[in-house]
Amino acid sequence: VSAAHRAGFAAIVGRPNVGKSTLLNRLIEAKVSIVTPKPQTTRHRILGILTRPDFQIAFVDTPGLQQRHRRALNQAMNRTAAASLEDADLVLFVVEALHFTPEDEHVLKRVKQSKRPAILVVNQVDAVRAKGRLLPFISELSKRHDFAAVLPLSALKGVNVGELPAVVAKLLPESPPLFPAEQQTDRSPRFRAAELIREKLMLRLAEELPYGLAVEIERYEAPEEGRIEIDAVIWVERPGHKAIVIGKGGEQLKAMGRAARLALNGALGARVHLGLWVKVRENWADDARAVSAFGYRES
Ligand SMILES: Nc1nc2c(ncn2[C@@H]2O[C@H](COP(=O)(O)OP(=O)(O)OP(=O)(O)O)[C@@H](O)[C@H]2O)c(=O)[nH]1
Ligand SMILES: [Mg+2]
Repeated sequence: VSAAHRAGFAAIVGRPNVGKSTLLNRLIEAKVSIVTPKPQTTRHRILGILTRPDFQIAFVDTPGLQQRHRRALNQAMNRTAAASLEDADLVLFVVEALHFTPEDEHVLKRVKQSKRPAILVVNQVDAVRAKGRLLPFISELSKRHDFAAVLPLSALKGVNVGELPAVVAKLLPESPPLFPAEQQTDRSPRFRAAELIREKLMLRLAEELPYGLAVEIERYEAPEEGRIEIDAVIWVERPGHKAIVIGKGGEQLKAMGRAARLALNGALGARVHLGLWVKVRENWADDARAVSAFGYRES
């Protein structure tokens, strides 16, 4: 007799920058969530769907939960993460090996409050030089909560990630698949385009600029097979930021546009023509209405 089919939602939660999005992409072997070395990269709830004969897991990438969140944008991001946690069947609590901070503590509290089964994922084990410190770190953390499982892994290198789906599946309810087998994400190509553009901007811009960027797709058309035309507006918070994004003689914008176009060609499987415009909306990240208008709202 074969086991019952299982399906459900597994929320990937943790403080900013621990590698949640890297893990999601690795789990489903596709880039559905953007990744940068900077914290607060992910601003939305993003599904990555893994379909196997016996189970289907909808992994839910979430914004890093923050303790301090003065700005409207950060509040919306925190609400999105918290709502994803509450809505999930189980939680993957991701931490960075050997770096458990008060921010992690805060996330663990939320995980406990959710009353969901939780798997402790100790990521970035590839970066640990003193391997002898890993086991004590893991056993110390394991005492902090009744985790359903504990898994050290490297999302970046793909080490041990293959073990995770089966561990997750066992904890999911019996259910038929929730999505068509070929579906990888709940996000549209248009959304992914905006995100890839934001990723290339974040990678090249410094200081506070990455945190005050929003990308809005104004036009997305496929006039012929193999060709996509995209016009996007890059929103910044101050006139000074606009000047930096454009750069001397437009060089900075040109370089970022080139990087974005190459990424889009690959992601969308077409020749992409990309038009970028930079506009200012003063301190939009403090303005709940603007934050919502840019698509950053609860869940
Ligand atoms: N060495 C190493 N680096 C990793 C690993 N996983 C992720 N990273 C790096 O950590 C940085 C942050 O990765 P993200 O996946 O964007 O982290 P996140 O938790 O989604 O971050 P937010 O969306 O900002 O909350 C990137 O530079 C990744 O390449 C890992 O297993 N090992
Ligand atoms: Mg992320």
